[in-house]
Amino acid sequence: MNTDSAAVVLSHVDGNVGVIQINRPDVMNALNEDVMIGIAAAVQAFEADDGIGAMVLCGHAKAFAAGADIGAMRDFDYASVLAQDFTKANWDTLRTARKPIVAAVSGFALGGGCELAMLCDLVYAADTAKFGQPEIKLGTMPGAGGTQRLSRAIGKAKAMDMALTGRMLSAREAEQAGLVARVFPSAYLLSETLALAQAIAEQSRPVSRMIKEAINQAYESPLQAGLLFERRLFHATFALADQKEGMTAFVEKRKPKFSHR
Ligand code: CO8
Repeated sequence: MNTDSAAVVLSHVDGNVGVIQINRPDVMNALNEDVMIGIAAAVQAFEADDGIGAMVLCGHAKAFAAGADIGAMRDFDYASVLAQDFTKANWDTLRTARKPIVAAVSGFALGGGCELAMLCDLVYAADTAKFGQPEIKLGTMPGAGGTQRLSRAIGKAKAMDMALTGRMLSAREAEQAGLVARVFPSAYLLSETLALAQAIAEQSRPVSRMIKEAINQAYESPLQAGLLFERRLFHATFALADQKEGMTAFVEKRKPKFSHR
């Protein structure tokens, strides 16, 4: 947990939710290595904490993150980005996290910021949010999943439109296109996202883990293989105490008390 207001990434616990905030408001939360290391460290800490059932990743009112830190990136050279496999380390920590992560996007989510939001399991947005992949305007291209995840989220035509022109999508357009799950007035974004994450955290954790794995599998495998994967996980839920509790609670007309086992 890091609550030192000077840190580039802040984190704290709210109920059963781990909250991670990107904290470089003076530069629109531009992402540099320290930010990515900070986010990955917070995710790892919350992954290891049995009291946490879900995470929220947020920024500030004006920016979730306006992309990679352009000044820091300007002098990178091919040999060094290739050697360090730039955008793999730390980003992969989010990709492989097993607890659900919800992005709360207010203001700009551009370039690496949009890619970071898409790396989360779902995106809630303020009505002020703007999503874009403007790398082409800088003489580069999306490099942390933008061409791949954006195409899958909103389809080829819109992904091409965004990545080839740098055009931004408003929160409403992003919601209609399927990039964003829900849009809220700015003042309610964080409370609504925390409420959602808390609701997820209260469900059976082994089951939410299985659902996350099964939905992600839809992007990795042909339909029949994905359906088999889903069916086997579904079968496995019948080995859980939480399945007995969930169904018994329904029959007894009460709220379930999951033991996460
Ligand atoms: N990097 C560094 N500084 C930034 C960035 C950025 N991405 N975005 C904004 N800033 C800084 C500005 O330079 C400015 O600093 P200063 O006050 O010292 O002049 C401050 O933030 C405020 O910004 P603006 O004055 O520009 O604010 P506006 O409201 O006029 O505009 C915008 C806001 C539209 C967000 C504008 O700042 C902008 O276009 N920013 C750049 C957006 C962009 O091109 N993003 C893509 C970057 S490339 C990328 O993300 C590749 C991803 C690869 C993986 C990432 C690995 C970490």
